[in-house]
Amino acid sequence: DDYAPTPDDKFSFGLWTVGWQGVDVFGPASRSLLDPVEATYKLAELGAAAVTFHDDDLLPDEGERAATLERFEKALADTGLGVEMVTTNLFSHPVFKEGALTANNREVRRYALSKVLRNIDLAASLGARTFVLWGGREGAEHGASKDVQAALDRYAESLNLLCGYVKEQGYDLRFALEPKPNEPRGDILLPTIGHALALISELEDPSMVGLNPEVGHEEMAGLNFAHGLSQALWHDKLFHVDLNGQHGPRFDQDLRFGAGNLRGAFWTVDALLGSGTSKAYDGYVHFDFKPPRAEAADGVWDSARSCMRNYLILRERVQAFRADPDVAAALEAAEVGTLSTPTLADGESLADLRAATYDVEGLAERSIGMEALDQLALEHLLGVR
Ligand code: ASC
Ligand code: MN
Ligand code: MN
Ligand code: MN
Repeated sequence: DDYAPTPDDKFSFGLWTVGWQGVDVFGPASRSLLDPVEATYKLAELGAAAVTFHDDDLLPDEGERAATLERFEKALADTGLGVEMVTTNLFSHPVFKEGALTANNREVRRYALSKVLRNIDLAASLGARTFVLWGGREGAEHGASKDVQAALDRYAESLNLLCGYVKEQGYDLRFALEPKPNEPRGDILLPTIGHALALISELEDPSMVGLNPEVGHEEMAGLNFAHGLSQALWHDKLFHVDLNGQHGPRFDQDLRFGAGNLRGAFWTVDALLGSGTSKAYDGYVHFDFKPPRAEAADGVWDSARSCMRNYLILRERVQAFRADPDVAAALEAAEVGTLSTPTLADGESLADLRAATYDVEGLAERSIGMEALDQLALEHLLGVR
């Protein structure tokens, strides 16, 4: 099969994805518990290169921590899989009901930080290079209940402390913030890529903190995910990515990659590959999806397999689009490459620019040819070119 994943594709999965038992707001689990170590073997068999986890996914039970870690490390050794990223569950336990790193209650904030620190040690010991922070409970439902500026102070304080700890320990680890606009909180802090980038620029060492954007989270906010990825790449802040699928602004669907907004998925892969001429992403292609609650075990593995297969199909379609001479001509006609030329030429002054004459009417009437360009993209996506 041409779309068989290989370790070079650097696909990785959260253990919580295939491990999701289908618990939702309206009902209990629809699937039985999946042993995370068994899931690791199965993901290797399907072609993944790495796995990721929250502390609680792998090690929910303190009494079994050492034994589970031993079994997990054996699975990694047996399969050659790596642990590329680790993240902390700061959202499930009711202790985090009003927030974790930005809870109003100071004891909760201190406990949350201690939980992250312990998990950083684990991440480093397993060789992970990225540490994700998703602040699902950092937010509010009520206007006066959260002093947002104080909460941002505490977010920055936590990140500064965590970066200091990683440096002090000499760990080779960077942080990646994962934005989400809402769910489970009514409004979550750092709701989009742009908000998170702005906070990072205020930290003591911004070089240690980047982003882990998720397709569905930006699309819940009605945003263009590929544009968000491109801006993160422009800032050198695309440290990691969570791929999945979403049908526009509604609850977080976490569909398999390729489901939902398919055209968005095409441009997502294009942006990751550098959109022809720009900075590309070279990290792990990480899937954070939820096999729908209606599926049984077979559907869980079908959906995991399809995430990788859809990525490989889309990558082939994107590469064909970018290699097509008709596309090169359409890009030229649309002056896409011209945007890379500085607006003011070397040696020119603003006075020169003001003194020049402009054919305003002629420019207003020029052809821009973007429908033709987009049709070529659509035909590549549909597989007819
Ligand atoms: C994460 C992450 C999410 C959430 C969600 C938990 O670490 O990236 O989007 O947790 O998957 O259900
Ligand atoms: Mn999601
Ligand atoms: Mn995610
Ligand atoms: Mn998620």
